[in-house]
Amino acid sequence: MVERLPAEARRTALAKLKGWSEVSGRDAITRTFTFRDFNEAFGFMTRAALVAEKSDHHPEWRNVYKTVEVVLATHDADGVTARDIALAEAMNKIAGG
Ligand code: HBI
Repeated sequence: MVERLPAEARRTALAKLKGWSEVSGRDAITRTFTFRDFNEAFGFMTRAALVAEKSDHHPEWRNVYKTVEVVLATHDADGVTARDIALAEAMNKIAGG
């Protein structure tokens, strides 16, 4: 069972995650990615989906045209775990930082 990160560890990890912030009122992290167009946005989602499937850790996300709003939390732990930090880092790499 993966454990929730203590608040301090979550804040430290978040400080190194460009563009991500805490969700107010919920133990989760979020970033909205904006791309050049829908094609780029969906290409990002396609690549991120493959990483999510491979790591068995899935985002909560919403796509409107060229934006992708992502929320990450570990449902089994009811909060942010190392798996969320890893997926956020992978998403940043896919999106080009
Ligand atoms: N994704 N974000 C997230 N949180 C989970 O707890 C989770 C998941 N993807 C798959 C998954 N858990 C499975 O391991 C469990 O549903 C069995």
